[in-house]
Amino acid sequence: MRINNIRTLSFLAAIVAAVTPTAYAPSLASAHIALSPGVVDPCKPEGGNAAEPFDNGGFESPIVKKGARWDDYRAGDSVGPWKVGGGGIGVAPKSYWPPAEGNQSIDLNGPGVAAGSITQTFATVPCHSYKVTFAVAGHPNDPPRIKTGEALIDGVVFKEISFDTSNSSWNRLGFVYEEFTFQATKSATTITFASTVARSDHGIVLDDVRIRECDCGGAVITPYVDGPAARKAKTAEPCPSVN
Ligand SMILES: [Ca+2]
Repeated sequence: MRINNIRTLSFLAAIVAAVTPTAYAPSLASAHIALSPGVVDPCKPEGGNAAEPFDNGGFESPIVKKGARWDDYRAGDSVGPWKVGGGGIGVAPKSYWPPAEGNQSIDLNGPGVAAGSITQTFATVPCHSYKVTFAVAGHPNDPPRIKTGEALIDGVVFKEISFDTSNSSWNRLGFVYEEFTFQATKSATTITFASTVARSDHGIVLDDVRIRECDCGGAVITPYVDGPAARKAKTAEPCPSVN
């Protein structure tokens, strides 16, 4: 058959497109999950990520008002993408005490003279593992001498936090870095840092929260889903290995 005009060429191209099987094009989200032959990936991403990427882990925004010793935030307030809960939190500039990173850090006990919290929901890929690192210290004033708190993923405690302020000073809080990993189960994950110091405005100081996808390879931490330890995390079988 001699092809002698553009309309005929377009018609033939449409037929070829209709009968050619669509090449398998794994999404970016699942492209590097390594599965054994014949194993069906149990963790398909949910349709798109509704949440924004994790942000403002250093609590650099909003900037503490000019001339203020620090800024208080109460339950329901926003600190960038973070939502404040409990007794509120305080954002301290470096003129108040040196942060671990940048120019600002937060105290998880704020204006309510009670345990406060801060929460952010961000985009994740189901079945992928993430490492959370953060800098922790404590308000140098007693009480209590030992400041406590917890880090939660989707409402489940993944890391209990404790910081002894015996050697802390206003010029050097003595930040230390903590970390934990979690395995995402949804396309959006919520992280919370909460004080467990009651009846005080001197709590855990937090800064430099970072969340990065990790090639953890082995077991990852996932929450209990039943039983009396429902708020505790455990080490569980991993998802398929990540290359
Ligand atoms: Ca900071």
